[in-house]
Formats: sequence, structure tokens, C-alpha cells
Amino acid sequence: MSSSVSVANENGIAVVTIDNPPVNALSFHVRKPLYEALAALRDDPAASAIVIACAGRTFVAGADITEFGKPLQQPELRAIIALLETIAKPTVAAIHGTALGGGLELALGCHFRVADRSAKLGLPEVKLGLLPGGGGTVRLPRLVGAAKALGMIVSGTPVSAGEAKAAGFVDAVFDGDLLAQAIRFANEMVAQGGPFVPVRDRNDRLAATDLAAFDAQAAELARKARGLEAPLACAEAVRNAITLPFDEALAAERQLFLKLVSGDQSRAQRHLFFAEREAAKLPGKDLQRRRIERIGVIGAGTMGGGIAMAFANGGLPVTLLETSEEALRRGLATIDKNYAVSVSRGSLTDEAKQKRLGLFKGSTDYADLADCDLIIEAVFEDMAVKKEVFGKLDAIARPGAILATNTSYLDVDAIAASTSRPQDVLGMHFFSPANVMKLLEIVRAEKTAPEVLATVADLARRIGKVAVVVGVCHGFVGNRMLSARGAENEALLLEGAAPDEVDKAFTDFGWPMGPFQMGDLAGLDIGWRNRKARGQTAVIADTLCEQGHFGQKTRRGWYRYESGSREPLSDSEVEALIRAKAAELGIPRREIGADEVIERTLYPLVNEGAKILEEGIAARASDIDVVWVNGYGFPIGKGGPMFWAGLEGAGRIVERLEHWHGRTGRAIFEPAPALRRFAETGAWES
Ligand code: T1G
Repeated sequence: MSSSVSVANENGIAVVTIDNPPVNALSFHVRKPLYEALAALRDDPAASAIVIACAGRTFVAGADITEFGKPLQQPELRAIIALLETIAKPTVAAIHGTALGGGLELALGCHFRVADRSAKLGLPEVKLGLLPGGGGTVRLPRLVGAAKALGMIVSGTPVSAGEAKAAGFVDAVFDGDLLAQAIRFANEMVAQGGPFVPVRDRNDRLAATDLAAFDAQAAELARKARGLEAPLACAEAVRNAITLPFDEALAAERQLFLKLVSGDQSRAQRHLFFAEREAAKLPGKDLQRRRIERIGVIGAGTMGGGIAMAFANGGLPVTLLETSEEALRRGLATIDKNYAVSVSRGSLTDEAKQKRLGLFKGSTDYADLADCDLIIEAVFEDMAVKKEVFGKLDAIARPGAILATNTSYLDVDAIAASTSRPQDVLGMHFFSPANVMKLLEIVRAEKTAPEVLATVADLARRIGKVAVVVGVCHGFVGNRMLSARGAENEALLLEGAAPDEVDKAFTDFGWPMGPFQMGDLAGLDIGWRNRKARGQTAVIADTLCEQGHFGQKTRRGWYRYESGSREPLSDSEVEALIRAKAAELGIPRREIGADEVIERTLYPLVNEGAKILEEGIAARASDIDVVWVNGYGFPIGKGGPMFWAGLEGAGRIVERLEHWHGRTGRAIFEPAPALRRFAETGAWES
């Protein structure tokens, strides 16, 4: 027997144990011995039933994603499941941890599934730009019905063992010794006697399907797909389960899978899966982590309150400091309201809300931060204010406490230098709303100690954030590249594009919204304040702000908004303003197509990323992709700006940047050497 699969006989019940750390992925070196073991046990009279279990922290978490794109080695998962369904004796999957993708599909090949109460089960393939390719789109609907299966498969969201039992694809939920209870369950099934019907032959839940309702549900999901192919393929495969005989539906699933797995979108999404995990890895695995048990947050405004919630959501006690009792009360009231909204939406129980609120302690006295292990400030974005705060922290924080700034732009080295402990200082740049957005830029200052970085990277994971370590420069990685992406926005308007034409070029590309809609959402006054602080101007945006048109919050900005609506409506006065400014500046207007919009916004975005790589502000190109997908909504089907540059053709990007550089002379269009090298070699890193 191989080291990845072992077989034991527990008084007549065969127990097949898969052991392939870290997540028991169904790699080839698991599939082959697993197939052989099941084939032998099928006809083994000494085995009256078969239990499939896993060693380690989880049941099979899926096919081995690293094998995709390589020649398939038999036996494939579908052959194992087909073999399972020829076994007449009871087969039981004993599930703990996360039974995901091919792992759940393997379990669906068994007659029965039993699970530890804390287990989660799901088919997340859609998040990799795929669909369940091991029969999940044909078997799951047979147990839970087509509508429930469609929702699970298109969302890719796992469910708890209890939910799975209620839905009909787990037969028993256990506490305590899962294997012992799975063996007992198998014995009970043997005692009950067969025949034991394989899932493929269970059609009762399918027969009741309302196809019209299913199609309406699928159409609504398709509307939200935003150009992604996998959700549509998932819906088609589940529909086939309803309308086609099992084997035809299974064959159709295979064809849909093969098309997706070789496509750019799945390659992009699989790139992001590994990129997120790579970004979180820091040199020096054996670095000592510092103890983090209590968090201090300075500032209870939008950012501070959101950051405080992010830590409380991770179960950490928070001391929230404000300058006055009134400001503190307002901040805590906002936090309470935010949790109340989650409860009303059903995404949080009232009990959990009370538990989280119980983690907060309010104060207006810095001395109350003395017992905190990490203190982060989210005060006004002004260097003098930040330095004053860090001077106070230096005086009261316990030795070894980590001191973090949430600055979006400012020089973290300068902030660190305002303390006697620069080795304990770094940036933690959260994205608003901080309790929702996944991205956390961890800003490594020149003197930040390695174990401080490692401690904060672990802490980020603990609170469910996707962390990327970045270096110090104006705007770090995300905001610096955002400036490059937006540098041409007004020029495009003055030269002839309307705001909604630019935004449509972005949404057609796959962005959730374009830059002008985003500006109206965030508030034009934020950019206005930043520009004034840096002595910069934007002829159109500044005029809108001078008119008090800040976007949605004033119901006028780049667009008009009806009362109570977020729907952007073209504003003839804005278009007249643009024309007037163009005339004032003597800028001739012309038709501007979507391609030009992309070339003058997203190509500079990639180019700035290349410069960031050259300067060492980002450790790897894939880190930049992680920043842009998790912090700014870069379409996942394109893998992030640096991955997309490969899809778009770096040679073309260089050539078009040179064209616009020649035409405008603007630096954002001058191709970075790293981009030229990428165009020549196809690799960002040497
Ligand atoms: N294949 C290969 N490696 C995997 C893997 C997988 N399926 N899942 C995780 N890893 C690696 C990961 O890269 C990391 O490696 C280590 O395991 C720990 O992962 C036919 C086609 C299970 C919830 O999509 O969601 O089945 O960085 O850091 O936070 O229909 O891993 O240590 O070198 O994420 O505790 C479907 C993907 C596959 C599940 C655990 N399954 N994995 O989270 O650890 S496609 C998935 C996860 C499929 C079938 C289809 C998570 C996790 P390293 P980790 P974690």
C-alpha cells in the first residue's frame, strides 16, 4: 500500500485512509492507490462495508490544482467515482475539515456521507474559473434538487455540515470521534441490508424540478457573471442534469470542463489562487512571532471604526481611542449600526453581534492603550498629526508593542523616525470599508523588524484579510498605480469622451464600475482635498467640487442621481462644462473609442506596476495582481494587471505606450525597462 492511501479492517468494515498533506488533494499518487484499494475491496468478502476517511486536518479539499495544464494521469477522479458506484456494499465518506471540489465529488460517489459538525462542504471550482469536473454538477442536484445545487455550484460557497444534512447530501452529523461513529454508521447500514442505491440512480429530487423557475434563476446568475464563462457553464451543466440522461449529462460536463480548464479565465483565476498564498509568505519561516492579544485603534471615524470591526470580527479585543467622548460615542454607535445591518441581512446572528460588541472598550486616554500588543492609528491624513500620535504612542506603548499607521500615502519611514522604536513600526493600509475589503497592504518600512512583518502577516490571515507586503513610496502599490490609471481621465473627457463612455469601456472590460462612477461613489471631495494638499489641479473635477457636486452623497457629481437612487444618469450640465473647458483650453474634440480608453488608462496601470517591480516596492508581479484584484476590483477573469499584460500582449502594450508617449510626451506612457523585458522574455521575474 502507498504512503498516501492505507487500508485497515475494523471488524469487517474496511477503512480507506487518504494521507496527502496539507489538504489531501487528489494528486496522481493518491488516485492510483485509491483506485486499486477500492477495486480490491469491492470483491473482498472480509469487507462488509467501506469507509473513506482522511488523515490530517481535512477531508479531500479537491483535485490537485497544480496538475491542471499537465497531461492527465489515469486513473482520473471520474474513474474512481465510477468504480465506487459499482460497489454493492455500503460505502461511507467520513468528512472533517473542508470537503471541497473533487473531495465532495468523491464523497458523492459513496452511498452515504457522514460529517463532523464543524466540517464544511462545497464545490468552489467556479472560483478557479472551472466547474465541478468530477460529476458534481450531475450528482449534487440528485440529492439536493437543481435549484439548491445551482446556487451552491455557481457561488462556490461551502455550507456547514448541518446545512448539508438539511439540504440532503449529508446523512449524519457527528460530534467527537468521527471515524468510530462512521464505522458504527457503516455497521448499521450493513445491518439494515441493501440494496444501496448509488447517487447516480437517485432521481427523486430532480423529477420535481420547475424548469422555467430554474431557467429564471440561471438567467439572473448569468446577469451577474460580468463576462466570466464558468458561472454560465455551471448553469448549463446543472440544466443538463435535469434534461439529459445521467451519462449524457456527465459527458457534457466533461466537455464543458475541458473547455474552461484550457481557457484564459481559468488560468487567470488559478494564477490568483496561488498568488494570494505566495504573497502571504515571508522570508524566515522560523521567525519568532510576537504575542497579539489586544488591539488598540486610534480614531473611530470611517476607517478607524472599520479597522476596529475587522479585528473584532477576528475575535480580538479592541480598545478604541478618540479625542472626545462625543466622537467616541458616535464611532461606537456606527459600529453598532453596522453590526445591526448584518443581523438584519441574516449574515450575523444577534448573539454574534453582542459577542463582538463586547470586545470593544472605548477611551479618550492614551494611557489605556498601554496594555495593547498592536496599536494602529487611523487619524487625519497629515504627517504632522501622525507624528504627534506616534510620539505619544512611543511614550505609553508597552515594549515590543507593534505600532502601525493606516496611512494611504504618507512616508512610513518618516513616521517610524518619530519614535524611539522604528523596528516596531510599519504600515497597515486597510481599504474602505475596512471591515469588508479583503486587501491589506503591509508597508515594510526601512527599519521594520522581520518578526514584526511576520507577526502582522499572520494577524492579517487571522482576521481574514489578504495581505501583501509592500515597500515605502507615495501610495505604496495600489494607490500609486491608481494615480497612473486615472492620470488621463480628464484628458479623455476634454478630447471628446463622455464620462459614461469611459465608464462603459471599463465595465465592458469586466470592472464592477468605471472611474467616474467610482469617483461619485467614494466622493469627489476626497480627491479634491488630496490635490489641494499636493498643489495639483483637475480642471473639471475641481469645478464640480467648487459647485458642491461631490457625487452620490450630493446627488450630483460626474452624474446625476435621483433621490434614493444610486443609478448614474448623464448630466447635460457636466457635459456642457467639459465642452466649455475644452474650448477654453483650445482642445479639439473627437470620437474616442473604448480601445483608446483602455490604452490610456490600463496600459499606464501596467507600466506603473513594472516600475514598482523595478524599484522593489513589490516583491513579485503576482503580488501586484493580488493587490488589484482584492483592493480595486480588477476582473478576476483577467488575473490582475500584470497577468493580464501577458494575455493582452506586452509587445502591443509597449508599442501603444510609445505611440501615446510620442503624441503627449507624458511620463506615464514611457515604457518601463521591466515592461520591455517582459515583452521580450514573457517573464516578469528573472
Ligand atoms: N490543490 C493543490 N494545492 C492546494 C489545493 C489544491 N486543491 N488546496 C490548497 N492547496 C495548497 C495551497 O496552495 C497551500 O500551499 C496549502 O495547500 C495550504 O492551503 C475535479 C476540478 C482547503 C480551504 O478549490 O480553498 O477539485 O502555499 O494556504 O488557508 O471538480 O486551501 O502551503 O505551498 O489555502 O487552511 C477545488 C482550494 C479544486 C479548494 C485550506 N478545491 N483550497 O485553506 O490553507 S478543483 C478548491 C482551499 C477541483 C474537481 C475540480 C484552501 C483550503 P502552500 P491554504 P488554508
